[in-house]
Amino acid sequence: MNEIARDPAADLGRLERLEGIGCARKRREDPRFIQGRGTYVDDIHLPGMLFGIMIRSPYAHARIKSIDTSRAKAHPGVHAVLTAEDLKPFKLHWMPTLAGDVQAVLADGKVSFQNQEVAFVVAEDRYIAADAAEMVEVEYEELPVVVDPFKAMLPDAPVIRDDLAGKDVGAHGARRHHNHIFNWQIGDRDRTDRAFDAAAVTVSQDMLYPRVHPCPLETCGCVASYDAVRGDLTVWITSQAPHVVRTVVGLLSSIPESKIRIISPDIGGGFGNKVGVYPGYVTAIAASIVLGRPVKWIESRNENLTTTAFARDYWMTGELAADTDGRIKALRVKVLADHGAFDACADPTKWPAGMFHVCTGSYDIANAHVSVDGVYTNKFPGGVSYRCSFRVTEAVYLIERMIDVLAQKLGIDKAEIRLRNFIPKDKFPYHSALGLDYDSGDYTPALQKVMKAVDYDALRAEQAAKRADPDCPTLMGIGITTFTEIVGAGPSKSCDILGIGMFDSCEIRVHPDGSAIARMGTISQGQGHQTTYAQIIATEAGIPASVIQVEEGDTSTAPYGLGTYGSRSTPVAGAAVARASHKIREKARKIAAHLLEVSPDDMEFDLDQFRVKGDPARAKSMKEIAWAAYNNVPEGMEMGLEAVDYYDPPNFTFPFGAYLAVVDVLKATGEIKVRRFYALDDCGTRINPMIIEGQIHGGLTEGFAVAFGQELPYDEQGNVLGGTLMDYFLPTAVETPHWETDFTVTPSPHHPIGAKGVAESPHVGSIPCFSNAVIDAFAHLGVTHTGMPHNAYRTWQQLLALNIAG
Ligand code: MCN
Ligand code: CUM
Repeated sequence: MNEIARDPAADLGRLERLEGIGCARKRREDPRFIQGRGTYVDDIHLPGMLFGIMIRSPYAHARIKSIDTSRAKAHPGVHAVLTAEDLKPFKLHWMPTLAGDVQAVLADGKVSFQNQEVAFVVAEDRYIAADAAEMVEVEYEELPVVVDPFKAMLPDAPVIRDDLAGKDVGAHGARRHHNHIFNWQIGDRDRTDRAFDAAAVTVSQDMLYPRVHPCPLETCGCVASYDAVRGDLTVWITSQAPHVVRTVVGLLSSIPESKIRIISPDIGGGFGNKVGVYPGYVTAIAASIVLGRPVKWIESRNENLTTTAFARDYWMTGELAADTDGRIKALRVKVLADHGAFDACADPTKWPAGMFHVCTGSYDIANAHVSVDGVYTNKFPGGVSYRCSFRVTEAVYLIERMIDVLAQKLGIDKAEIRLRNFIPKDKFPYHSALGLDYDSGDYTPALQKVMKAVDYDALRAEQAAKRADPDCPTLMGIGITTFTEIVGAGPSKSCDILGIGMFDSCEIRVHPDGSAIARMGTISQGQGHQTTYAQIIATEAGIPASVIQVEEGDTSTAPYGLGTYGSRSTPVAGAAVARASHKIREKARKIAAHLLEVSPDDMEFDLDQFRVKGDPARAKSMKEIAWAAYNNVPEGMEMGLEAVDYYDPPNFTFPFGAYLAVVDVLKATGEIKVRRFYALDDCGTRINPMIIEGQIHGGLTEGFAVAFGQELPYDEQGNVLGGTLMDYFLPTAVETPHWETDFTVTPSPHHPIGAKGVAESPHVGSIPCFSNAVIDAFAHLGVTHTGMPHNAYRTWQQLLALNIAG
């Protein structure tokens, strides 16, 4: 072969100019954000725009005897006061939820949680609306309240959902009590029971993953604008899934989807809080249609924290069966899931407990059985949010805590027991006892790398010395988690939302000058998609990222997609981006061959050009090819250079990680200091290491907040406590520990570029790691579990109970 000598420096220059996969490219969106030039929903101001405010119930459970809106309606500047009665003619007083349940848009005869939506006041501005809201007189008759899911299932518990009276079958099968939503089981119960009967050792542990809230900086809201003359509805909305909102609005309103435009502009954090459809959106749209004026609705912080998609509230019992050497034989799990007054979980339709069945974790466990019961209580609806990967947070918490409980019982080191039970590398693709097919993983080197980096043996030696010293002022704890995530919902055969398969999409248009615009069905809420999608196109299609415009979130321009949550953007839309790039590349190959008068098979792709095999000096750059696409294409070929791809993944992707935390508990105060946190993540091919690190820092910080402070408790009357930032803990740089990050790379075998999602891993993996560390500090005193949040007060109580405070 006649190889022409190449200039490696010139190649490197071309590679750097592309800023492709692997490049720590700076975030393209930041110059706008840090200069205050973002466009959030509340930045939208339309001529003639009105403002809506929700009137909410002070009671957690009450019958509505009457609503008198006359004074409010007469107040100057008020345009409408809507109640359920006003929405009934349009059949908009109830709406379907993503979980197959229904939810009252405005209370229809009764309220079932504190702050439930009762009426909607529309006025010239927010202040007039707030004044008028005070004038609406609602007469309530209080009903008995139940906020404890166990009590909700007692025979004489108050009936929360009158509308379901007599319905003993719900969206997910039989209901066995008036407050029961579903029972969902997976795995082989008999085999698992037999494995437990035969096991040398068994352990059991109850644990609550408390109700928390993602608390994004921007609350939820929308601006609805109905043009009565054109019959068009445009809605600017804080939504992680704008196309899904379009379909739901179309179904509810009977307006054809072609006349509905949903725009998610900049979103100030979503974290799963902005997946669902909320009553405020529906009332704003209804008011705009009725009044013929644009209507804005923006939540307050308290409304956001007490009415929109909370997370967790999972009451779990785990059991492990094992040999005396710690080899696990079986896992059995029972869960009571508190869904609040309506089941509005955002899970794929088939799985009412999301991906909870990834709870066998990174371990080769032959037998497993899971049973989850969903229950109604007098609390606000939700359950699936907060970097959760559809309940993987709860699943990983359960298994990682259970492994520690087992290790403690057997006196085996907590790293060692994990190494003994890992799914071996040669078993991938691995079929789990609960029916999932793990695509790839390599767990042992990941944990070993972490142990080496922190000098694990030295840490354990230090801990042993401190335990032996009764005068030591601290208790030292070491926490480990070796988690497996499941992200990339999903194969349409198993995942859908409202019947629409969970594929995703990308459309790329290359302009004559070689620059390009790309649009996806996903929407960034801070994840940096503008930056990273362009990097995929750069590598896969040879177009420099700097000339690629990435656009998301406008249903009138983007191809249909299911949105951004469940860390699915990279595994699903990212694959569509790669495949659309390949389509561009293949057309470019033919054009280049035509220009150079050779066969397309004789062309090879080289960074940003096609060159002739064996004669690399003869080449056409992508820029030249783009120009030719608009004036000189082979005979029979269409002009232009663009591609669309709809990607239905064959499987999920299974990112994983090994985390280690070191904490010191101060015996004098119960305070806990996180001395070290080392996070190793494996998300397959890494597109942008800097963005990955940012995602991990963010997720770890949230994990720290959940483990040590966040909680949304209720009192017996159903008052939600912690619904303001006075009470709800949001860590700042002051409290947040220092994070150390690391990685290994185990590509996904089925993803076109081998990438797995990463955004939720740090949250999923860190919370059990913190708990394991805190509980490890007390392990030598016989403690097997303490509940979150591990705040100073609780820890102090524990020190007192153990007689070691001071
Ligand atoms: N990435 C990468 N290489 C990989 C995987 C991801 O470079 N192998 C990059 C991606 O290109 C993308 C970012 O990391 O820019 C996150 O990608 P991915 O893991 O695919 O997750 P999504 O983009 O689908 O984000 C969703 C996820 C979820 S579900 C929650 S909840 C959450 C999270 O993102 N909400 C966030 N991170 C958030 N970060 C911010 N700033 N704001 C939120 O609301
Ligand atoms: Cu479950 S929180 Mo994210 O999937 O938007």
